[in-house]
Amino acid sequence: MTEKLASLETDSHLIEVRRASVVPLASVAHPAAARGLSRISAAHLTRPQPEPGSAGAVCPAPGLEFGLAVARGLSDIPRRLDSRYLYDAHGSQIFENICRQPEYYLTRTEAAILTAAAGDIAGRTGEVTLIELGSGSSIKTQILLDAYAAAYGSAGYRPVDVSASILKQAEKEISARFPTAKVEAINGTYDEAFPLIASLSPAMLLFLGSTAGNLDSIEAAHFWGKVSRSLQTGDYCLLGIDINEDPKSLHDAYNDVAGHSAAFTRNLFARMNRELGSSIDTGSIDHLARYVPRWRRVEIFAGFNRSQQIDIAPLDSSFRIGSGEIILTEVSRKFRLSQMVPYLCTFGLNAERIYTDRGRRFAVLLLKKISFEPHQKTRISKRS
Ligand code: AVI
Repeated sequence: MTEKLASLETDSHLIEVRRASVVPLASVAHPAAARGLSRISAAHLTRPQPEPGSAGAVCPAPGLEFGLAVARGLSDIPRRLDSRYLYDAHGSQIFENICRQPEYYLTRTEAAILTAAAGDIAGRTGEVTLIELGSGSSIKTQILLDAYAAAYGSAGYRPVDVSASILKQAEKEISARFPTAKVEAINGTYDEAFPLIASLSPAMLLFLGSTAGNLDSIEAAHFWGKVSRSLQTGDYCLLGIDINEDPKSLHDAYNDVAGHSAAFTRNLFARMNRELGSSIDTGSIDHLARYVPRWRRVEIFAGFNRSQQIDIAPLDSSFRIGSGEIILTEVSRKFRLSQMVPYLCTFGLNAERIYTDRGRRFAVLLLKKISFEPHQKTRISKRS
């Protein structure tokens, strides 16, 4: 394994950004909620249209969708909840607080890497439209926009988010800072945005903040397949991933002393109270986050220290959670470059450059879409 990694580093031009300084974060990204920034007017907001006859053509009431997801998760054995629902307006704000905590090294380390590498990245990709899945607040993207504006005079930027208000809200900040940037927000889900991406080539898709770690292996395979199909040969993807292996710092990052991580977990249940008519006592829910080295992932649970009922009013149903029960709310996978680089290659995404920090806790991969045939079906000829 060590040998493999060493040769990978030479072959893939791994650049260690030794002097990556820590940038102050005025605001931070919330990737999973796909928030945007920049010069956006109502006319600039693209709302992808569902295909006729597709599931997207019917839009269920938001409470119903959340309620169904909760009911599905609470019926699972073991019980688990979909981590997407952590990010309502309250949850997004709490996540921003998490990103500012001293223990949560991911955001500032990635920002430092980008600061050191942005010029190099802009030089390699040439002039491209930057499309950001889950742009969050602006800081990390602004680092890239700065570099592209310096290199090419202006930059095209397409943030993707489900929330029109968040996209519009970001308008002021970016338009003040990048008056020449051409910004058009895509108001929709990642899935809705994928079909639009092909028409934006030459492009670079940004997937930062180690949001890839919140996808399980099946979701990840679907996601990378869609990325690969959306990009044209020669397009790029900039991926930020957590490569930390140190159990203590991983434990601390998901158990900050100020309690924002705990508030983030509890908010999922507070959201049920707000949107599903539940009356859960969130004060008696513990935040339990542990790093499991064997699976290279942080697992986050809500621990019920007394028996409670979760009502889901839109479905007219309820679930009893026993005292001492735990419910999985999130998984945050950590990556090994020696596995991730070949994995991405199977989707035609070739690691052109890998930028890391001195402590090797985070990596930013510049991936280039190469021309390739996805797995051919093998024909087995029968012998008579
Ligand atoms: C959004 N995502 C990359 C965060 C992570 O580190 O997995 C979500 C998070 N959950 C708790 N703390 C941070």
